Amino acid sequence: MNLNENPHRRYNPLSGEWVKVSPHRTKRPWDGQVEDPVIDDLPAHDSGCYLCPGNTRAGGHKNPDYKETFIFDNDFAALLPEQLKGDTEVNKAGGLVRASADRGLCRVLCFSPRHDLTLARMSCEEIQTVVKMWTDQYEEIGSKDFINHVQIFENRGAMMGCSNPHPHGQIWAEEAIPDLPAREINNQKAYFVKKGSQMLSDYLTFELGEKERIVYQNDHFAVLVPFWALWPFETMILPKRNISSLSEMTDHECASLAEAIRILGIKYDNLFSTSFPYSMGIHQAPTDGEEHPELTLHFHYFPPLLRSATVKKFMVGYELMAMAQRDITSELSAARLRELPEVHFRDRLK
Ligand code: H2U
Ligand code: ZN
Repeated sequence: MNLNENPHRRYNPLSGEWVKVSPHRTKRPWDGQVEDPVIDDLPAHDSGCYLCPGNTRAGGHKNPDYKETFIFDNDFAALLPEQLKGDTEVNKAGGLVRASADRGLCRVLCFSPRHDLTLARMSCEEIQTVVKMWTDQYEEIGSKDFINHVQIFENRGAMMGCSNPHPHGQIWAEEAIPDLPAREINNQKAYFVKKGSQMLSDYLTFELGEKERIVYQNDHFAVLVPFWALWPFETMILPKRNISSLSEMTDHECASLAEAIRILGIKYDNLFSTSFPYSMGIHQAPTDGEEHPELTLHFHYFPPLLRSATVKKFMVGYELMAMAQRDITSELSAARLRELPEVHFRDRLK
C-alpha cells in the first residue's frame, strides 16, 4: 500500500484508536503561501492581568512580586480536596445511572513574570526552571495520599480557549486516573507484558531509524509527528532513555528537554508566522505508589491550525460521529516542521 497516495487508516497503539488518512486530497497545502507575520505587541507587565506579579486575582488574592515562576491554587478549581460527606457512589437503574465522587486539586503555574513571553521565546535556562517546577509539583502533589494522577498541561492561545496570553499552564490532579491516560497506561502495560520492553521506547527506536517523522532531536530527547497523528501538526516529545516520569531525569536530560520544548515552540511559531496555539500535556507514571517500568514519559502537543494562522481544523461531522480523519500525512507535516528555522521569526525580523 502506498501511504502517500491511497486512503487508509492508521492505528494508534497508545490509545487503541484508528485515524483515517486521505492523502490524495492535499499534497503540499502550504505551497505558494506567504504569511504576513502576526505580531501581538503585549506589554512586559499588564496591570489588568491576573497572572502578572503584584496584581490581584479573583477572590482578592494578591500575587507576589515573583521573579521566575509562581504557583497558586486555582481560584475556580474543578476539583476539590475535601472528603465528601455521605455516599461516594451513586448507582441506580441497574447501573445505568452512575456517579462517583471526584477528589483532587487544581493549580495554576506561571512560567515567567513577563506577560509578553511564551515558552517559544524564553531561554533554555528559563524553560529549565519551568521543567523543574513541573517536576517538583508532580512529586509534591503526587505524594498526597488521595492523589493518584497528576496531569500537567498548557493551553495556549485564544483559539484553544486560553483566557490569558501570560505564559502559564495548569495542573489537575486527582484520585481516579482519568480516561485518556488510563487507556494509554493499559496499552503500554499490555505491550510490556507481551514484549518485555516499553512500547514508546521501541517506537522511538523505529522512528529514529526511519527518520521521516522526526522533527528534531538532541542527546536525550526527540520530537516527532507520530505515525498515527490526528491533528495536522500534532507532535510528541519522547526521551531516548526510558524513564517513566520527570523525576527520573538527570540535569543533562532536563536541559535537553528544555531545549526540545524551546525548538519545537519556535518551529511551531515559524510555521504560520504567528504565536502558535496548542494544548500540550505531559503523560507520566501515575502517583499510585506502584512501580511503572512499562511506561515512558512523553509530551503530547495537539495544535488546531491547519493551513494558516487563522484556518483551523474542525473535529466535526464525520469525526464527531464516526472517527478522526486527516488529509495531510504525518510524514508531510514532519518534513514541513523539520525544515523550518530554529530561530524565532520575531528575532529574524529585528
Ligand atoms: P486557561 O489559561 O486555560 O484559560 O486557564 C486559566 C485558569 O486560571 C482557569 O482555570 C484560573 C481559571 O480558573 N483563574 C484563577 O485561578 N484566578 C483568577 O483570578 C482568574 C483565572
Ligand atoms: Zn500578565
